[in-house]
Amino acid sequence: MKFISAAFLSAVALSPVSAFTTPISNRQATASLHKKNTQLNEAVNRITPDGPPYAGPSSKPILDSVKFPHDMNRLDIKQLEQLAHELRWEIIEAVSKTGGHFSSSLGVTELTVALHYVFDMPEDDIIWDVAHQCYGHKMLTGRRDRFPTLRQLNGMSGFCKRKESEYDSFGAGHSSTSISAAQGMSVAKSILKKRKNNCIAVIGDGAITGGMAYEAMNNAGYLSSRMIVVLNDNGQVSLPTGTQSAGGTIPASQLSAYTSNLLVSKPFQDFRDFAKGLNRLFPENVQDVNKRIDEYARGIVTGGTIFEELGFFYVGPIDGHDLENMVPILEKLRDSDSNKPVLLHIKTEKGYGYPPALEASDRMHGVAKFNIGTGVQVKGKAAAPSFTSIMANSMIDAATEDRAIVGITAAMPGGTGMDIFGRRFPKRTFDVGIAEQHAVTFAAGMACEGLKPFCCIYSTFMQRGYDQVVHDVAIQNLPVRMILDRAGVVGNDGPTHHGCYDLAYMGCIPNLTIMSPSDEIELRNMVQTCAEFDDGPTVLRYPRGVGYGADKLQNLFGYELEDGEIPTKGEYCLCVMFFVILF
Ligand SMILES: Cc1ncc(C[n+]2csc(CCOP(=O)(O)OP(=O)(O)O)c2C)c(N)n1
Repeated sequence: MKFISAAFLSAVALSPVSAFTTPISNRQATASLHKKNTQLNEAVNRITPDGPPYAGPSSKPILDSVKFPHDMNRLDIKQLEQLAHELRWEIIEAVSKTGGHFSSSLGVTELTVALHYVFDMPEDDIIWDVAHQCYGHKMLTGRRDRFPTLRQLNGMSGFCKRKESEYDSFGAGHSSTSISAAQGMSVAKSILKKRKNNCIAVIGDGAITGGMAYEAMNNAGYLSSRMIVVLNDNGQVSLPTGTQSAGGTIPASQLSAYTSNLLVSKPFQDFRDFAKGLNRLFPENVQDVNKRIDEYARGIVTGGTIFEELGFFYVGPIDGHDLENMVPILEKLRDSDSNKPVLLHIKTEKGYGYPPALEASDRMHGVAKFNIGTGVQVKGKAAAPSFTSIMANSMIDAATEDRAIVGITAAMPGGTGMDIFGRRFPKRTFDVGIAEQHAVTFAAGMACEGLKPFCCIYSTFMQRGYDQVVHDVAIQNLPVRMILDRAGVVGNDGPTHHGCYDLAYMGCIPNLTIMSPSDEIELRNMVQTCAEFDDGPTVLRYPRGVGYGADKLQNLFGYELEDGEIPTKGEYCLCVMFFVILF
């Protein structure tokens, strides 16, 4: 392993053929969602204004009465709908004051209400994948008053955290872990003969692109673990959706295309259809008798969905904003004695109920503080360009000279600058979905054939691809360029996202050349070094945030912008470097 010294020191569906249904498009499905919502809004007087200024309800009587999930027991469906409306606006108001993950929680507000109404936490377990959509869950489980401290020092985490609450069944922040965790809990409950065994994993169509989710589903079908996987399908897989290489809009996932096909080819399933199809949760001999009735009742031949092949009982798609339909389906699943794992496919809209989020290209996935009335975020003007954009633009410069350079991102085009690179080189940019392990080995394969892959992944998420770095890249000494953004402490996302381990975990691997710039000039030079160095793998790590900026660089270090320079000339020089910035 070599550390490169910079600044002269810095170390380093099937289309079930249905005679009974007319295929509907996604757009139609969405329009029907809107229509239904408008009708419901009118029915219970929960109207969100059509245009700015947007505003929520002036009081939240039902939410005020629900401190913990059991307080919901006395509510009827109309009151649950009202609760969802109040909860959604409570999330909007809270996040507008602190910033944080935003639109994912809005998209699952009805689901959150339904799950807490039907299941009995903390005896039952709800496991939120990534857990960036858990704000509604936190509000319904005794933490509403802690939202002013969201994502702050000693405040409430932006993700689920076991230490924070007995209602946070499993901690998260990284994706695709929920099905494995739910399965482990389910098996444990059954071995320990616990009174109830309801383990529900809620996973998005982005998070389910992670390989671990398939490993778990494959095993769940085989083990016949009793659990429910709720697939929250909102069509946004990467952040923001898709990359230029896919036309800028198409999610980087074949599975997402597959589930979209399911939506197009099947109308939303309602409770009646579901109840008839329940037959398939019975033992097989009983099933055989009823099979024909079942197929007739469902109006479709369901067999063949990828989930069924994996051994799941597939239910859906259902409208994830329709509580009237979703609640009885969940109740039936809760009350079933079957040990067969269930996949409940729900369709939701990310940012649902808040027009500025629905209109934004990233759906307001993560936001700074914002003005509720307009949706406009309060963002200070950056003093200098970010390290991410400097890396991306330097990569563009290198790639303009060298056609072998390609960029890879694992569902983070916006965060890694691959959106910038992708706009310039759409055919040389690859978004592989939330699949860091695959990204690394995919890059290794490219390097075997003579391409120069820049595999751009956050430091924290590269942990997922560790064996691939060792086994596929380093041992074979393949010239994969591993570009680690967000190295070091990242701030509000907290411990699951800090990039503080990479020097330790990369530093012990043979054949790696590790670089760590102390300012943006060095970053630019190191990108060029990566491009030219073809004798083995390289790692380039740099922090979140902005650099010094041209003026400061010149004043502080006397940099001529075209050259790297020694910061201070003299007889002795002590430079102390930790993470990236040179102090
Ligand atoms: C291992 C890992 N890689 C990348 C991320 C960054 N990330 C956070 S949320 C997200 C998209 C998740 O999409 P989805 O599961 O569909 O949820 P949605 O945001 O659409 O609600 C990504 C890529 C992560 N949390 N974990």
